[in-house]
Amino acid sequence: MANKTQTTDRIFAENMLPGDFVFDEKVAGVFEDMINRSVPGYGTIIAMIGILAERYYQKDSKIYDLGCSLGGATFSVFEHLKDQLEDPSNAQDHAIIAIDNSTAMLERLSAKQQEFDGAANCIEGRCENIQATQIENASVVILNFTLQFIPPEDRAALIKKVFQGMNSGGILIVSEKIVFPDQHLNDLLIELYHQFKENMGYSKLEISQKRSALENVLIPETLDSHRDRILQTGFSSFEVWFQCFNFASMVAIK
Ligand code: GEK
Repeated sequence: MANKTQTTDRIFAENMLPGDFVFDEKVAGVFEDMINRSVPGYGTIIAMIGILAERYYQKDSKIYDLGCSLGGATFSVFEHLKDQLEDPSNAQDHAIIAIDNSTAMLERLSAKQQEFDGAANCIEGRCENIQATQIENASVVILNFTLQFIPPEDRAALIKKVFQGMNSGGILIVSEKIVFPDQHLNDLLIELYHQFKENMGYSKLEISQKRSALENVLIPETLDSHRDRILQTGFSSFEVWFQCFNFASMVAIK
């Protein structure tokens, strides 16, 4: 059984051989610290996802957290909707479906769920590839910093599948690292982001080694690409509701 204690992220602190970033046991064990110190506004985004879910959740429908990691968004939604979701009259036994293909992440999500002593049974953790997941009767779908890890050529098919599994009036929340078409501003926002990471206690070596490790794994796109793909899929509305440097969170309504 994995040690479920969360520790400080020192993964890229020492000189290391180049290699692609993977969501393994080592990363899962420091993930909370890593994401809070690496994504500006992460705490705000997580808190607001709870508020958005509360507003858009439709009775007896499902909520999907795709690429849930430790369940940051899942538990935020749960806190806002637990009275409705745990109510015996709810037609869905598992109204929140939290999916990740990293066993190490899912084990920790289950451990946290068990801390609720049976009061969080509405959450179903699933270890699977979100590209293979079936989406149905969904009023809230969350892709919180996950789409960026899906091969770019597969992203339109994933968004289409999500759209087809959603109910009319439902909300899709997509948070992503983004790039900007203006090279000067792109460089500036990346520099400011690296300054943010230094302020959060990461060294220049950690920042550059993590950047190299993510290069082939996390492929960011422009906001226009996200908007075009989402609207072309058929969503009726799209807007960016949060942005800090090169990180943004978007909403789309079906
Ligand atoms: C949060 N949403 O804290 N299928 C399933 N999971 C995947 C796939 C895939 N094909 N590809 C990547 N993942 C979370 C944070 S982290 C973001 C999301 C980050 C999973 C991967 O295992 C990891 O747990 C997650 O997507 C991305 O709100 O680390 O920047």
